[in-house]
Amino acid sequence: ARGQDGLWDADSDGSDGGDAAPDGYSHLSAYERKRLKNITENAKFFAALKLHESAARLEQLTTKRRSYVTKRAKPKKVEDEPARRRSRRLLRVEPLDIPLLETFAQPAAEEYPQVPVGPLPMVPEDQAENSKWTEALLGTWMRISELKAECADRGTPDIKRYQESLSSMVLSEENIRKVVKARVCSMAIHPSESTILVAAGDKLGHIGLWNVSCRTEEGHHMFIPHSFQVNCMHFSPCNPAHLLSLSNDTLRCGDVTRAVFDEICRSEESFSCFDFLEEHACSALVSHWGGVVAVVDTRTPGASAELSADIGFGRTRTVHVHPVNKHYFLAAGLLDVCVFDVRYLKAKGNKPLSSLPGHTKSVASAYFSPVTGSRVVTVCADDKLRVYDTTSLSPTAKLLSSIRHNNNTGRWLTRFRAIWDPKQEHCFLVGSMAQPRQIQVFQDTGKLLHSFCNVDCLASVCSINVVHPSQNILVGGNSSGRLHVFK
Ligand SMILES: *[C@@H]1O[C@H](CO)[C@@H](O)[C@H](O)[C@H]1NC(C)=O
Ligand SMILES: *[C@@H]1O[C@H](CO)[C@@H](O)[C@H](O)[C@H]1NC(C)=O
Ligand SMILES: *[C@@H]1O[C@H](CO)[C@@H](O)[C@H](O)[C@H]1NC(C)=O
Ligand SMILES: *[C@@H]1O[C@H](CO)[C@@H](O)[C@H](O)[C@H]1NC(C)=O
Ligand SMILES: CC(=O)N[C@H]1CO[C@H](CO)[C@@H](O)[C@@H]1O
Repeated sequence: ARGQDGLWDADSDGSDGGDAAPDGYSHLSAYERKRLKNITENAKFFAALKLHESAARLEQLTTKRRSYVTKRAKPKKVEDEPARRRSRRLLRVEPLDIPLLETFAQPAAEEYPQVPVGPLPMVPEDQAENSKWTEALLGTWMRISELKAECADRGTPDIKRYQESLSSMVLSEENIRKVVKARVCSMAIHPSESTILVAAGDKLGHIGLWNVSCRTEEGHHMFIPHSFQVNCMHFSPCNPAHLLSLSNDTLRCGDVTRAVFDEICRSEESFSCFDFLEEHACSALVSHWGGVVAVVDTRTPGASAELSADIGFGRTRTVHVHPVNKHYFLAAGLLDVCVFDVRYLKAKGNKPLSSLPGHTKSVASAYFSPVTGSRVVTVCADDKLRVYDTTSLSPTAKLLSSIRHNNNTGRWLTRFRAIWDPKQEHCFLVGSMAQPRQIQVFQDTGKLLHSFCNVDCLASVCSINVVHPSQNILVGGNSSGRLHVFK
């Protein structure tokens, strides 16, 4: 149970037991899995023929292929299916923050889809009814990815003006949408300045895409490219037509121009997080829950890592590459937060360049500040947000500020991650347990700059947040798959 031994999340991701609202999703029968496998074989065949290559084929693809993961129509015999997970926990434990209706409306069925190995067609779950709209959504994604985003004036430290811009951002009813079925575990926002496109990954391996600029129901669609919770997602910084997503077993690249979710890397040991190593995003650093980090080349086929390194961590939860010196990366685990140099990684006996000490319980996230990397913010289960000075990367980084922050998200909510505003070198955002529900913005000095709230529209905790790289747009995701856009 929670917090008894100090390592309150010793068993898994800590937030992992929570299955807030598996509304409507049920597992696949043996027949459907077989069908799914067949469809994937077909997809591989098409991929081999390079039929996906041109954008013009998109229409053909999205209209001809039926949804490849179907809902189960009626219960069938389940002998050959994996054992049920967590249903007992669901029965025993009351959620803290979740309306009963949302949580218990559906029986605790098998939660995880069985997604096949290899490339998958980019066909949404509800495709049969909505193919025209899917096509429009994917078309929008493709179109906005062709425009090069201008390099914005980043990191302007004019806090007053920044604070004013935060105050001008509001949440309204039409900018709230349920985009995935279960708890949001990761999010990414497309860099386009004309259209707001958000991707959200949930507990069940689903990825929802939402064109926020589109007012109707057709603006969002859900895909099922993973069998486990989507821990981490990024649009590729050099080609936003690629959406990379990582779950326990795979790192995939959703390529909208080919309408395929490719598989970049697969592992028996569970993946926890990834980041891009270079400007051109060809190689990525992937971390495992078991502690190991690995370097993956996204171009080589073959689903294995190029290098696997033991960094001496019992658990690695997040990795983050330095924004300027791309060979430095930050890893955060149980109590350890350290900076390593990827150039000197070896299989065993790796020593950190710099340690960020002081964490007394498990660390949920650690990220470099976006422009210079001279700050790191961490979230820890000891109820503190900490900011470190990493300007010189000395063996022991200096603690600059430590902020009390209730982290008691429990098992029903995703743990908080404090993220820097990509437009502000010195400010970061984090979800909060405070009432009224809010998303907070802090300066690295520890000063609370702003709280995003809306008593009418925001009634739940947003654990996962994402900020647009150049616009004043913030998206917060809650534990039933709803996204809230402040703009
Ligand atoms: C993902 O991996 C972690 C660590 O191995 C494990 O604790 C967790 O249960 C896994 N999640 C699922 C859904 O299997
Ligand atoms: C899968 O493909 C095989 C051969 O093409 C076919 O016989 C079988 O009926 C298919 N199974 C399903 C469930 O579609
Ligand atoms: C998520 O947000 C929506 C809309 O704000 C709300 O209706 C729902 O109850 C929230 N879910 C949870 C689990 O709090
Ligand atoms: C997405 O929004 C833009 C508005 O910027 C609109 O032009 C486009 O048609 C929308 N796409 C879909 C699929 O709704
Ligand atoms: C200091 C403190 O109370 N920290 C809490 C942070 O959240 C975890 C998990 O929800 C609790 O177990 C800790 O007690």
